[in-house]
Amino acid sequence: MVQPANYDANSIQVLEGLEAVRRRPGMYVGGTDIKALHHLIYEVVDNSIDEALAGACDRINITIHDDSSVTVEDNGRGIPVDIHPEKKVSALTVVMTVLHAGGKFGGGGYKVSGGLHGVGVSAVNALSEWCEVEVRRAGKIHFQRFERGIPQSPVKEIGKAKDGITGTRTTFKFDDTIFKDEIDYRFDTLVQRFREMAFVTRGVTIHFLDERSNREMTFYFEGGITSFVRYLNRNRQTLHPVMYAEKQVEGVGVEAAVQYTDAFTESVYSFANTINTVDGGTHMTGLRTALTRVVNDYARKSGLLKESDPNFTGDDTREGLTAIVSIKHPDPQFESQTKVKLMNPEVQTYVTQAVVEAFSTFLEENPQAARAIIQKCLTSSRARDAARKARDLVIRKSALESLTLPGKLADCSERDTSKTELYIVEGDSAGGSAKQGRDRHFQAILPLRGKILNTERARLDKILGNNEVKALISALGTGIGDGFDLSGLRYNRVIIMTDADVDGSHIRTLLLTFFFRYMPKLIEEGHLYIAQPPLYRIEHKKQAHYLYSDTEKDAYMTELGKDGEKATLQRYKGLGEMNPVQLWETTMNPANRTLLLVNIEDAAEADRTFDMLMGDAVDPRRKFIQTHAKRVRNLDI
Ligand code: 0RA
Repeated sequence: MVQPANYDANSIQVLEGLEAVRRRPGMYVGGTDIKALHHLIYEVVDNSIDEALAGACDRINITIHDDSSVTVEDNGRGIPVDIHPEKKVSALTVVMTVLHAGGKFGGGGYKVSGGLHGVGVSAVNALSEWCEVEVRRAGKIHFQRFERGIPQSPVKEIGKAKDGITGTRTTFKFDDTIFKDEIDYRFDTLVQRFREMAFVTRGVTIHFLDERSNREMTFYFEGGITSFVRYLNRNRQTLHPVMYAEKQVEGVGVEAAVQYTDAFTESVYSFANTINTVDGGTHMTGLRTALTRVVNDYARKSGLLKESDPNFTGDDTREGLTAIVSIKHPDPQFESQTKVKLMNPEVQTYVTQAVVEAFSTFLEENPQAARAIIQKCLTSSRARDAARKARDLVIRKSALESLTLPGKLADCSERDTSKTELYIVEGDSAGGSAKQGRDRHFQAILPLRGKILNTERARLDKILGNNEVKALISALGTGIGDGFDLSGLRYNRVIIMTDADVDGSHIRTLLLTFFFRYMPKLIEEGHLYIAQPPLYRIEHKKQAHYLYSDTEKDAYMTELGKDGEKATLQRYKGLGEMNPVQLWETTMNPANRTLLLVNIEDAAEADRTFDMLMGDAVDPRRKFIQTHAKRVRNLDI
């Protein structure tokens, strides 16, 4: 390792800090998987977003280069470069090498973000093979290079900045001795995040260029989160114009945008300091409380809800709701480093207050909108009532039916349930291969027809009445919903085996959603898996090789080199193309196969996806399934 020139007490401290990050990346960026890798970029971009929130920056450019190094460039004030009074080195060096240094010094400007990702760019620097920072400030261009976090020289002046031009440009290359297994940035995931950031940081332009594939996107939303709601509803029938609320309460900025549609689904997203709090939190609760309260008040006052009617529940006022709540807090508290849930208790009241005020006024001023919203709530309240009755009936019936095993189940002979496996297989032909190929001693097969998908698009409740799903419930032996009892589980491993194509991933999403909503314990206790069939078969010199990803296939073809011309390559479009022996060898034999264990967060993600998949718009659906299908490959083993 290269040692910095002045190897004094401070430097030792710095080195220890950086070493700690390198030794335990999980503590700082949540691991070394692709999610953590993306986190590196977010961490750097967050700093530029901070400048935008401070009103000092309106443009952020992000570029992924061919070698997977990343440049993030902004036109903010530039990281200060003057000598830090305590540490006696440039402030830039401190920001880049001291954990949590961030913006807590220098201009002293109040830093809105940082609460969550908050580890600072120094963590990114520590996890980078190299990192270069160029700062334009006070008429000069300053530069410093780091390798694995260690400065290669003091900050140098490398030129003059044009008049009045300021900003920061950071380029880093993640260290592939830390982020292993050839992982790389994913365009679609990053695009989604940058779009969100642009929505919740009104007026900032985010330009994203991926030089690896020459794709680029620019985001700028004059309307902020109002534009966000319009975007989410672009393929839906809306009931009224977007309602927007904005208020500063006790130094906390609150913004919300709300629009009801005629759909059954709810799309509500919450942000705290531009970070998407996927687990919600107090801002989300504040929003929901406000909406339910205002709708009930208005419905009572206007007589649309009769005296004999009960109040609308939160569920009733949520159906067809699209909303964003975004708060900016000087000291956000999150549940943990990685779990994204806002905990500040005071925020709930602030949000409720802001939304109650704006939404009541909105309904008063737009009686047509008010009527449409309340009609919608009445409809969902009635539908929910009917669905509840139907579901109770199904649950009671399936409890009885679970005494008899479904006819299509090919059960195993083993009675010790700690050793048994159930394969849920898509389609009858693949089901046939699986039945022949399995080890019938401990492996059971339940073929499902793809049909379960189309019978009912909007309400998952109704798929409970579907024969395929009833068969599944009976085969598992646990019952569902409140009546779920894990001790009845007849198989230790429940394995979803679908084709590696769009329909397959559609069915997988549906099944994951089903398990998530009705049998979450099955997932939490680690009983649910996804099988991984190969994508390719390559025959070379009479030997068959199975490859499970494009990367594996490419690597193998490279290995064969010129000999590759003599090999025959087959791409499997579905499980049905494999004969029983091949299916056993590649996907079912415990000695060779890879199973992906489903964790509850993956299932929650599928659940969020589900509504979109079941919607009426075909285009976004296709697009989503395709990205999602790839993502599933990254579930933890
Ligand atoms: C500390 C203080 C000031 C700005 C910044 C940090 C700053 C950091 C980053 C990171 C990426 N882009 C950035 N832009 C600015 C305020 C300095 C002042 O008051 O002039």
